[in-house]
Amino acid sequence: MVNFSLEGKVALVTGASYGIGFAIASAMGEAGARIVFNDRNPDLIEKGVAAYRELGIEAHGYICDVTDEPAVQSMVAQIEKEVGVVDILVNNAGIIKRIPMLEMSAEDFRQVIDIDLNGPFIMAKAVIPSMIKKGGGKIINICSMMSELGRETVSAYAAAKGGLKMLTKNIASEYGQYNIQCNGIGPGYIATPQTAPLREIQPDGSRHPFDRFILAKTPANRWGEAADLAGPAVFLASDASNFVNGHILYVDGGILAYIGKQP
Ligand code: NAP
Ligand code: GCO
Repeated sequence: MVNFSLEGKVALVTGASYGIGFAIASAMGEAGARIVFNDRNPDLIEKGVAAYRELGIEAHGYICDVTDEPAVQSMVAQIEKEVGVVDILVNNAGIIKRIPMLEMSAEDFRQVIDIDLNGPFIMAKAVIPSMIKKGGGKIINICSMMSELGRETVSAYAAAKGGLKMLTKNIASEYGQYNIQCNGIGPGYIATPQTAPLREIQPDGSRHPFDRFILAKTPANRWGEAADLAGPAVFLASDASNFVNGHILYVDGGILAYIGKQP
């Protein structure tokens, strides 16, 4: 029988107090995993633990910035002591800065690359040694449409997410021999705080132009919900995907397949 269960596994989802990370971690908890998450902000850890508890999930929250390698190393050591070896890592934490490239400072560019690309590298480096000792593991990197496409104002984010796609393939290549599968999930346009500015109702009560644009580009004719990512994430975290490696699974309602509805 195909095994989608995560019973007995420890899943660490970064930046999972809310949004996509919370939805993915909740689904992994429902599939039997013990849930661990981190965030930079202590208040969010508290709110996150309470939100998981409301779903019947006793999650373990840790305050940690994914770009701080010593802090990440010490958090993973603490998790291994307090919860267990990390079997599943979801690199979800990420930011976006929507600034036209010529107006973007090098500092802003570096900050996006640091969190969205260096962070997943630092996190993967911290968990892989114990995965090897344990005989295997799963790493899921949350990529993006911008791992494949560009658009105005998201140069740093697209560079980071394009890099994250290749980091995914490289981890798969370098550590597949240790029964570690590293794959990506490429969400389409999902209704979360990160995309709220793109969906704001206009002063005249009409939809945001970008909102209308995305609906015309999406065969499903809707924005995705964080919950749409839960099943693909559980699949990639489970034994059902043990021969899937280096793959980016786009969960986008068909955007990447579609030229877009004629205006
Ligand atoms: P979100 O609502 O902005 O949540 C991002 C989470 O990451 C927050 O909990 C945030 O916590 C945390 N975070 C940010 N920087 C961090 C750091 N340095 N260390 C630890 N935690 C940090 O974003 P989302 O929409 O859920 O997106 C989650 C992931 O999916 C991101 O990687 C994003 O790029 C990707 N994605 C989103 C969409 C979409 O349409 N929403 C589509 C494709 C891909 P703080 O509150 O402390 O910042
Ligand atoms: C944007 C959006 C996108 C989504 C997502 C699409 O400004 O274009 O924020 O980047 O967040 O990454 O997959």
